[in-house]
Amino acid sequence: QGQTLSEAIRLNQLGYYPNAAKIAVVVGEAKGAFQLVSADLKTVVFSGKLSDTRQNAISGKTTRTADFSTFTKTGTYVVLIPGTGHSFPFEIRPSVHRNLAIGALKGFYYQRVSTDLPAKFAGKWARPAGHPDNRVLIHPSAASKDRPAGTVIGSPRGWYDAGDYNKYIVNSGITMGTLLSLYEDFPAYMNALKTDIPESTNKIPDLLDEVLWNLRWMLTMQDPTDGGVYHKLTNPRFDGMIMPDKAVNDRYVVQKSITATLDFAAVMAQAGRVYKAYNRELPGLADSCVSAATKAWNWAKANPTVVYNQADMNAKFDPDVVTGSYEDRNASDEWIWAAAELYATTKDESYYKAVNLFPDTKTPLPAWPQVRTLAYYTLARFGNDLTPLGKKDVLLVKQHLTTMADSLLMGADKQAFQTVMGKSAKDFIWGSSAEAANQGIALLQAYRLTNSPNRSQYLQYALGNLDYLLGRNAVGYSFVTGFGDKTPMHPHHRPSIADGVAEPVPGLLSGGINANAARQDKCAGYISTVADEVYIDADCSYASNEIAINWNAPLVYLAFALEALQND
Ligand code: 9MR
Repeated sequence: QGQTLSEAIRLNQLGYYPNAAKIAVVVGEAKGAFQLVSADLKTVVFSGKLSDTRQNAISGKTTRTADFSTFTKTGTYVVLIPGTGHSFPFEIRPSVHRNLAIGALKGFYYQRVSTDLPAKFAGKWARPAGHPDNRVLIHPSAASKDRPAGTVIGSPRGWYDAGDYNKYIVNSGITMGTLLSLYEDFPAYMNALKTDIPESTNKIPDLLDEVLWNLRWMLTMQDPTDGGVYHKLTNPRFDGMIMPDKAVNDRYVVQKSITATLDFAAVMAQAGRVYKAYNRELPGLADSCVSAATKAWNWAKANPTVVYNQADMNAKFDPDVVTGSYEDRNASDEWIWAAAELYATTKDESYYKAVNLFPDTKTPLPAWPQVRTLAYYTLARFGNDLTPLGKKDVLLVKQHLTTMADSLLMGADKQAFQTVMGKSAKDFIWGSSAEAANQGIALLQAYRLTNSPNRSQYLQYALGNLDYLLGRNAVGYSFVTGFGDKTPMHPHHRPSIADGVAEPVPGLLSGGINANAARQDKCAGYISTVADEVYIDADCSYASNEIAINWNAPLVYLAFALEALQND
């Protein structure tokens, strides 16, 4: 029995850094000894004892851990529990997550709109260009004097948002903020990185080349007359399960919104900072970004109450639009994020004075409707380079990051899978995989930016959440397509469904466990109703098995950041 695979043993299916914590979790009644064995099952290299019983606070199931942190020798191994079986094979080695990080960044390349993906870069997932978006219609809700309904504009490029083919500014906002922050936080590592995209031979770092594909699209979403930004570019209804080039329905830009415009302002201000160093390769781009950000800010000041309400819009205008709404009635956090980015870039204090950072009772985890903490990351990042007005708040901002990280840590050592993720059933929302990745980022920001005595734990538990994403969780999946042994084969992702290739497009993060998924997508076949077990690898499950750019971005951040920090 010890010779058979046991999926009760949950671990990071890619592996572990030699000098980091190395923990596997066994679900069920196994107890006693465990071994670390070479992948051919012939040589025992380490023996240990399973921990005392731990109860999963959500399901009540019994778990124990196998801790082999002290074993540091490079190689490929399995965890074997006599009487239970052995785990999937995994590696112990330096840079064990580097290919994953590159693959997750490449996931954005596969999401590119308006371009062929040739086999040279896309392998068996090569496909013809979809959605040129060079003839996009102004929806009646977006009509203005200069651009009446039906006006044709060009709005090419960008990334497909998710498993669908639409492009949404709000969700692009946090996605771009996360990727640009990765660049600002780890410039040396990201400058040296070469992946395999068409632009890899130019002088711009690959990460910034990829981000540029979406940045150029975002710039087209601003009405040049008044600076307002259209909420999304979409067809009225979701496409069928067809390839991008077969999806040729009319596309519209719909009404401008306060959240889209402020998120746009934040991204453009940050891009203005980041691309300034590439003025020779991209003449004028950085300045255009800052000026677009300023114009967007001014529109926001003049239109603070223009929220996006799809039902209201549909009551007034045709055609009705029923695609993703990214509705958010509270723009106070978007104001703070835009203000912080504009202030950090321009040093103009009027932006900072326009919002109130404090008092703030909590520091919420970033997510598409909640971007305030992204402002904190930026203010803390620039700390001493800010003007005195902002500098005086940096200590408090950093304290908030520490408090946030400490509250994430609290009780993680008692959690069944030894992760920050999943301490509470509340973590298992739509896109919970991104929750895990964003928790990891929050811990890493506190690790980088504060002097907390808990710093080493921040790093350890950030890595723990990557372990979660790669298999140490209640369903035993590695949630990244193509990375790990048990990974999603049927994500809700139109190209993966329609391309006739057995394997899904690689490097995409499934939204993952979602306590309410069965009710939301009504897909048949969910096998559990326990909050941390509601997940199904079926393409009908858009609530638990879709992929999305705002989920991939924090994975890209977390994986690259941990690679860059692996020797800390
Ligand atoms: O990520 C979004 C999630 O927070 C919402 O609960 C859900 C339902 O409104 O929508 C998710 O976003 C989807 C978007 O609306 C359309 N493209 C696919 C996105 C991921 O499922």
